[in-house]
Amino acid sequence: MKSPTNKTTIIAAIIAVAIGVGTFVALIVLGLGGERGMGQPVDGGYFLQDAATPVMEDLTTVHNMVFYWISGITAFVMALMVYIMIRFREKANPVPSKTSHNTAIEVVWTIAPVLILLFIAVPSMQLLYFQDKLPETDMTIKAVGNTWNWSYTYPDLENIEEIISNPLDEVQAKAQGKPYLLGTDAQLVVPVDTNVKVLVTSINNMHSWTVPSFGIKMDAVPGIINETWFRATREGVFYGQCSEICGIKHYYMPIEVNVVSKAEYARWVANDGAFTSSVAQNNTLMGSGQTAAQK
Ligand SMILES: [Cu+2]
Repeated sequence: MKSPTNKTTIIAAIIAVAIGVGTFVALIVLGLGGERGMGQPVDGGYFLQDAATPVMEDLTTVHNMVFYWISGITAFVMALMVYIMIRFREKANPVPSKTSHNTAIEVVWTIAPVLILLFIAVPSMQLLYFQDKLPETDMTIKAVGNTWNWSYTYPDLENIEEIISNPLDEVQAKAQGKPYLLGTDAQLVVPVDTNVKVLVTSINNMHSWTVPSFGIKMDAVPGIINETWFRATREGVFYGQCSEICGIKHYYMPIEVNVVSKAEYARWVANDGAFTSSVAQNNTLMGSGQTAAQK
């Protein structure tokens, strides 16, 4: 026959493991199973937007990997707490232990976190390097933050005038089937599967050129030219916003990037920066997760 203490230990362990596993599954389902958008947010979405560049694919992978670690640690600590609360409650354990040191446990709880941090550090350093080190780029774009809009120039193309990208008001956005506060009156146009170097700067205060699906968030600082890059692997329109609290119309600095086929881009350039067909202009309905038509 088992003593009551043994029985308590087993029950506490079973409950603790059940709660730990439940916590882990709940965190993973809630944390990684969220609604996501492509190129723009979706209603009720809280997860990262779908990746349209290799950098964002890696960012998502590292984020998910870290999320597994976080969920595991949270679930493990939760299970330990539950176990302690049941197993060592006063009724089941009237005479408390006076243990104050346990060398083996202290070694384990020092080394285990160090190993976990190493597991996380290696892929995140690789990612940082991948984001930061520009590959050989095929074209360059200069993005300038103004008060209050973004303007773009193509330094290599003399026939393309500066694109000044102003937000649409609610009525215009609706009419054009673009998301309000993300849609602009003049989009940045780039070809698909092309390494694009982006030079980011600002006129008079700090902004941040951010496109979630591209995994880009680059500060625009007056007097400094920051550079970043992206390679969009799918066509469509991808939206972003200024992500630096820059002033009164910070919310009013949307970013709209239209990724078109290489042939369409060549036609757009040959046509001095104008689309020859309305289909490409409205690429927005092809690549985005949620379109006006679906709403
Ligand atoms: Cu700004």
